[in-house]
Amino acid sequence: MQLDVVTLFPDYLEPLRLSLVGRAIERGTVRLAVHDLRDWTHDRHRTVDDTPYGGGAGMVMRPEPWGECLDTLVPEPAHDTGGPRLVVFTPSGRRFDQRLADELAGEDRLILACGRYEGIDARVVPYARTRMRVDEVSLGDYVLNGGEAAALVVIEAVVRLLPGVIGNPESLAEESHSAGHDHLLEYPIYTKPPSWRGLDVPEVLFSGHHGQIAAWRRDRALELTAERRPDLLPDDRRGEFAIAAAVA
Ligand code: 6GU
Repeated sequence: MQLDVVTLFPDYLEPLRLSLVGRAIERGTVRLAVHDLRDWTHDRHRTVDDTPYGGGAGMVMRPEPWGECLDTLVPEPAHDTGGPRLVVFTPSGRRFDQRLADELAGEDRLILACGRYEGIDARVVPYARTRMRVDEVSLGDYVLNGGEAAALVVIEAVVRLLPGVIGNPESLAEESHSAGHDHLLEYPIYTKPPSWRGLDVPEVLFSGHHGQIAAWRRDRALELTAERRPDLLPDDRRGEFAIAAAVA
């Protein structure tokens, strides 16, 4: 997978060279290019922002550097799958979740646009849509200073899904929010010792009875999800949860 990140703070993306994503880059599973938006300015001060039309606080990112940058990265319109997909980070975007991570992990090339200040001039996204597929993406309902932290999050969530990046692919299917887990929260997990500071590992986990263990885990996952994140329970699973809660 090819990743192009456009930012005013290229150093912000350096942590991607560490750990699991770093290894994926070294191995060639991921090609990461970080671009400084100021490379597409032409004035002495490398200006990327200006005051908002209509007034108001703060500064707005001017469209020209973004336009030239996107033209350089994607010289020909390419809307087909296989062409790049542009992710523009903005608090008013589609909420990033595991479904979107799974979707993005299937792409050959992602371009990640990190806005700063009060945002990017509103003409940039419509222009980009004339040339490629575009998603405006938000991490959640809170405000960050820019898209860079969001880019780190999205890249980590996507790259770990690429074939060969995680040692044991079974762990991907088992975890919270994964499709293999019906997008429920994960059941509690335990390791040795069996008793620790008066707290015991649930007996069923020593039983060796795979069916019972799977049923227990499923019940705990449903229970936890109903308690903490009822919004994640699909409507057709509410009956199943009622049964799990009654058993508990
Ligand atoms: Cl993607 N950008 C900014 N600036 N703030 C955010 C966000 C993104 N997601 C949540 N808050």
